[in-house]
Amino acid sequence: MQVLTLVTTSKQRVLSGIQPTGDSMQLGNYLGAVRNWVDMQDEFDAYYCVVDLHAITLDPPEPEALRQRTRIVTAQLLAAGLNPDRCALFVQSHLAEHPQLSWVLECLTGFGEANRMTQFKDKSAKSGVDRQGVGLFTYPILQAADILLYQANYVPVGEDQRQHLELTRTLAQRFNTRYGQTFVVPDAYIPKAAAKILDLQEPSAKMSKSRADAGTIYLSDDPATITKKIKRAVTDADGEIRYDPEAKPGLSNLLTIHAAFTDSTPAKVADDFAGQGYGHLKAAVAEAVIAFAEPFAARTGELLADPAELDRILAHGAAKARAVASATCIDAYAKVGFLPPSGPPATTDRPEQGGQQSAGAVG
Ligand code: AQP
Repeated sequence: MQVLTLVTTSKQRVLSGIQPTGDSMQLGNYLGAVRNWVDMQDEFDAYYCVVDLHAITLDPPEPEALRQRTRIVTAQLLAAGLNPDRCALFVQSHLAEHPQLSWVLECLTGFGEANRMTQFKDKSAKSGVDRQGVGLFTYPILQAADILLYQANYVPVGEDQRQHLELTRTLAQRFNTRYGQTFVVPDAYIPKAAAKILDLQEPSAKMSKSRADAGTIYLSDDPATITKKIKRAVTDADGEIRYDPEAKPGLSNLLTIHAAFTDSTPAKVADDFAGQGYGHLKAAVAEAVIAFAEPFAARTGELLADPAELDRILAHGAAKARAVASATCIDAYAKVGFLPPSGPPATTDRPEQGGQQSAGAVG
C-alpha cells in the first residue's frame, strides 16, 4: 500500500498542464512553458497535469496512441527536469474530480459567455462549428475546473490562454458569491523567460505539435532532421541580421531560439552574429538545439523503456493531487446542495462472470 505523507507548505500554489496531443513535445512547449515549470518547482507548491481529457476535443486519436502519448509526454517532462518529489505530476483523467467540478461550473456559465471564447472560433474555423464536438466548446470550463480544484494562486499562461484564465476567475468569483468562499481566484503568472516560438515555415503562427511537420521541431527529432528543418526555415531576402519581430519574424524567431539555449537575449545574439550570413546563424541555432535535444531524447528513451515505473510515478502524483482535489470537490458539492453519499461504502468487488450478484452490492 502506498503511504502518502502530506506536507503543509506556505508556498504559493501553481498549476499548469500540457496536452498529450502529439508523439512528442515541440520546441515551443519546452521553451515557452516546461522549462519554466522546472524552475518553479522549488519556488512554488507546483501541480503539473498531463491534460488527456483535453486531448480528445479535436480529432480524438486512436486509444493506443493516446495511451502512448500520455506516457511519452510524462517521460519528456521528467527528462526536462520535473522531479516527482518536488511537484505533483499527474494525469487529468486519473481524477474524476475534474469532470465532476466541471459540470457544476458549466451550469454556472452562460452560453453567450462560452461562445465568446475566441479559441473555439479559431480551432473550429477549419472544419466549421457544426462539425465540432461540444467538448471543444466547453473545454475552457473544464480548464477552469482543472485550476480551481487545486486552489491555485497562479497559472502560467501565454497570451492565447488569457481569455480562458479570465473565465476561470469569473467562475470562481461567481461560485464564491453564490455559495460562499470556496475557491482561490487565480492570477496569471508571467515567467521571467518565456519565449514564444513560431512555426519555422509560417512565422506568423506559433509552433505547434499538430501543425505541418516541416515548421515544427519535435524534441524527438534526430540531429539531421533538426539541422534540415532549421536550414529550411523561412527568413527574408535582405540578408541583415537584426532582431525585428515585426519586419523579420522568421529571422527573429531563430534569434529567439538561439538566445533561449544560450542564456542570452535575441538582440544580443543579433549583435554577436551581425555581418555574418543567415547560413552561419542557422548552423549555430541548429547546434544549440541539438546540444539540448540529443541528450534529452536519450533520457526520454530510458524513461520510456520502463513504463511500469512511469505508471508508478503517475500514481504517486495522482495521490498527491487527489488529496487537494477531492477536498475541494467535496466542499463545492456540499455547498451546491448535493446530498453527500452515505450508507455502506461502495465496494469495488465485481461478481464473477456469470455468477450471482449479491442483493446488497453497490456497483
Ligand atoms: N510555440 C509555442 N511557444 C511558446 N509556448 C508554447 N506552448 C505551446 N506552443 C508554444 C505552451 O506549451 C504549453 C503546453 O501546451 P499544450 O500542449 O497544452 O497546448 P498548445 O498550446 O495547444 O500546444 P501545441 O503544441 O500547439 O499543441 P496542439 O498542436 O495540440 O494544439 C502551454 O503553456 C502553451 O502555452
